[in-house]
Amino acid sequence: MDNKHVILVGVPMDAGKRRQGCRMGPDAYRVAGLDQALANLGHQVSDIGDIQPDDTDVPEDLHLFALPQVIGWTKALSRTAQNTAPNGLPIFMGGDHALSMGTVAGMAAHAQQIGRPLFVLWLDAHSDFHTPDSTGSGNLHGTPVAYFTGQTGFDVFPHVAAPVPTDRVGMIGLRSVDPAERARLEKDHAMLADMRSIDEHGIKAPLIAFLERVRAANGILHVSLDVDFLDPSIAPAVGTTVPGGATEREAHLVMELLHESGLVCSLDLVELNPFLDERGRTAKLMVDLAASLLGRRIFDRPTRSF
Ligand code: B3U
Ligand code: MN
Ligand code: MN
Repeated sequence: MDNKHVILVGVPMDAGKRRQGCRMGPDAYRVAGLDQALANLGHQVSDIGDIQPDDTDVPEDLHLFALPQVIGWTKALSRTAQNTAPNGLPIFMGGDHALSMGTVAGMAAHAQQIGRPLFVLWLDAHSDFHTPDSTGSGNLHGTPVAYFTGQTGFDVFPHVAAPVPTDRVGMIGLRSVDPAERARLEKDHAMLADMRSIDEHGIKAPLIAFLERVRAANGILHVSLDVDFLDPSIAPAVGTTVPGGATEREAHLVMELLHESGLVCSLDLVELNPFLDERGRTAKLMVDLAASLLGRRIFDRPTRSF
């Protein structure tokens, strides 16, 4: 088995939306035993602690919630991704999904440095493909994919050195996409597997097809796992639940196929709001999914007691 150096990065970020609580995510993952679960698989695990946003002098915006803070986080996270990726596999323990502006921008710069294309797998009920101009809510956790694919409208944000072309983004689990996002997504050819198509054809086929593309391009793959990819009945600890999400079995299968691909270079765990959890069940499920992604075999799944 290939043992990795896994680098846990705490991102206590709550700036991407109005509802607060995701800042407690990193500690919830620690309490749920993420480090030990990965160490038990033979990996070397380092936890570099919680990072903080950079200071910025960008003014507050009337429509975009906590804009200066999101920009400060984006700078700090892009730098952290670039600094950690050469030394191992970073897992960004969020924090809300606006953190992916920084993590993906940083991983894309890293990929450019090693001369391989970065692909992104977005496991989410939402496409998070709004721009600052199209977002109705003003919540920037709905915009990271537009940012790191280099859409217009992000002038006050840090420049993205190596934008990820939209056709290198795969989205699985979609079931809540606003009209402005849909129009842009269809034009730009992201690989989209919504829950309707998963119900009809299963979750394996679109994932394998996407992984084949990554492999054929000699790419590396960043995975961004939003808690609301999962059905709210098994993962209640998220502020934006959308019924009809992935089952526990579908989610584990995705993680096991990702492990077998050997292509994953980095992982975001986002939108866990421990304030909304039931006896830690969502945090524990996310830990178990991360363990499957890092090689835990089916017979080794733990009995879960609450
Ligand atoms: N598309 C909506 C809702 C949303 C996006 N991401 C989450 N919610 N978690 C928006 O506000 O942009
Ligand atoms: Mn999201
Ligand atoms: Mn979501």
